[in-house]
Amino acid sequence: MISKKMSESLNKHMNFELYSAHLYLSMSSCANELGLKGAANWFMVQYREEMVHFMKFYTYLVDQGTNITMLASKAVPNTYSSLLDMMQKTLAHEQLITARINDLSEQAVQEKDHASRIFLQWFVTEQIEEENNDRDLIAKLKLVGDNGHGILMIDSEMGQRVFVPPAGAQPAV
Ligand code: OFO
Repeated sequence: MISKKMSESLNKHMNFELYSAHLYLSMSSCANELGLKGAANWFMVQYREEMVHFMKFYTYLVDQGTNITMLASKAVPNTYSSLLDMMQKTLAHEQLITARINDLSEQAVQEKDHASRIFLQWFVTEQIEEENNDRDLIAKLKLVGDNGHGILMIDSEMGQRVFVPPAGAQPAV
């Protein structure tokens, strides 16, 4: 049993995870338009991960007896100047998600809601990896600058990313 306040906060964040999925799906198409097929793959994998995150919140809320609310999703940006621009905006977005997960965890602690605190722990760890991946790519992109060959090498590396569903994940796509 979770409080109404906690379920509302988690429900709101669940919708934010869906926004993240839409954001990365849009970035995938933008990368494709720039001729960066590897980056398009990387963002498509990111989209699928976000759908898993969304479904994790959905399933947790349903298991807690919550009647979930799907909020209207706002339009996502679809114009970027470069792959570096995309990655910098990705990192900024993930830092926002990290702050939101931290706020939710703090709320769970304040409410002595141990089920939600434990549920959120997975996301606390996940955000470290998300931000780290983004920082790595930003560093490499800054190193190569405008060098087309360097960008294509990074694009090729991004093309190697494979979607690996976390253990016990609900199919989301
Ligand atoms: Fe769901 O971690 Fe990114 O947004």
